Amino acid sequence: MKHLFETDKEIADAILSEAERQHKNLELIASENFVSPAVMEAMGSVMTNKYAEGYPGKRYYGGCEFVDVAESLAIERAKKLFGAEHANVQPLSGVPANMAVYYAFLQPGDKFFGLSLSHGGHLSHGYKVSFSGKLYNSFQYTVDPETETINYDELWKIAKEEKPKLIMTGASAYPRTLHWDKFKEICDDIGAYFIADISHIAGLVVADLHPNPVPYADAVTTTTHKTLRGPRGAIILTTEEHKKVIDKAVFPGLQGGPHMHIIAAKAVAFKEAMTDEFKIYQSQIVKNAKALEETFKELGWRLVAGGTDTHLLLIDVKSKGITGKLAEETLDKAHITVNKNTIPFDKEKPFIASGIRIGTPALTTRGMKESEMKEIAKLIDRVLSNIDDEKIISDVRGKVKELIESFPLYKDLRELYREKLKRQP
Ligand code: DSN
Repeated sequence: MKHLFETDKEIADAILSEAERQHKNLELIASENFVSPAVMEAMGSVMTNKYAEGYPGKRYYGGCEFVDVAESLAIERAKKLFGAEHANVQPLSGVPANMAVYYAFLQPGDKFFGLSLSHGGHLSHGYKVSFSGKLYNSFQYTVDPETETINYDELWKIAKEEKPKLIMTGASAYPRTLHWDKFKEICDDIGAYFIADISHIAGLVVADLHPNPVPYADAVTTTTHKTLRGPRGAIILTTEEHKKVIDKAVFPGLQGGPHMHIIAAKAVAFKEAMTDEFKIYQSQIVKNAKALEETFKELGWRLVAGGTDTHLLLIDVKSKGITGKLAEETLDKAHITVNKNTIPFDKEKPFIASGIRIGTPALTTRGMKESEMKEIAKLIDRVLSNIDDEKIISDVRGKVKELIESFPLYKDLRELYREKLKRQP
């Protein structure tokens, strides 16, 4: 941070404060994680300086021999991790990856299916204010009102009637296993492209804790920064058959120069994901989510879809009379970070929401296990059951402080943060 302090103290200070915030809060946002120092070093490297439009061996710029090494390693490792025939590692993030897939397989106005946002889907799966709901004729399927999970027979029936050209599957807030074989059967029957967005569960897929859609799907998209614990970005996995059309959609279709420092960091994260340690980490993520599920149920909270098979759960806070927004804001005061989330058939708008989404990837990276999860569920319950009681909120904040001290994060940056506090008048 020496040079950063000399050049831009305001940004340096903001980074140190963010490191301190990440340390002192219980990070339960299901899509967040803490990358390794090795991933961070690759992100902060000289590869940021290089233009490399094109693909390894076929660039529109000279001097690409070393970025080619990084991108080729990222491609080969991604293929091996997921068992894919081809990987494009250039998408800047999840929405651009999904955009590239639509661009490859659809024409504007074509009909496609995506899971509704309030039922666990994503903005880029056809939500009306997203490009995906404006450029294309998007049809939003929902979960079953009873089970709050996907009813594959019902989906098949609707797909036969509506005849979409593509079905986007996968979710951002769906706590149960997704059955790719059933989606594949539906897509084959109606002649639709089958796309899976595994952004949330990619790490679980690598560790065989969730079925892998790669053998079934025409293309699979995933961000690299959630359970996969890599840099902020995305990749597209596809078949030899679709390789050309996907690569052309990413570049030159939608993107220019790839972010080579991020691609290098993706390669590092993929190497880390090949280790036994990573598989143990993923299995702890799931055990931790189960421990939260059990404790919340014991404490009388209603969980969407009855619980979880994955890294996340959705709590219906409206069932106890509070909104997701209020729950998120009050937990934040106790240094517990979650996000408000709509739940199936929600009557509230996404900005208010009736639920909160809770995920275990980040705290599992810090080394927390089932016993800490049980304690955290009880702390969350105390805050939400005493939403106006500042004394209880302050008491819980104290308990969070005690808990996190055994699981330190970014020690060096935090020491700098303390020096900064001393320097302040
Ligand atoms: N915003 C991400 C999430 O929180 O799930 C999805 O893009």
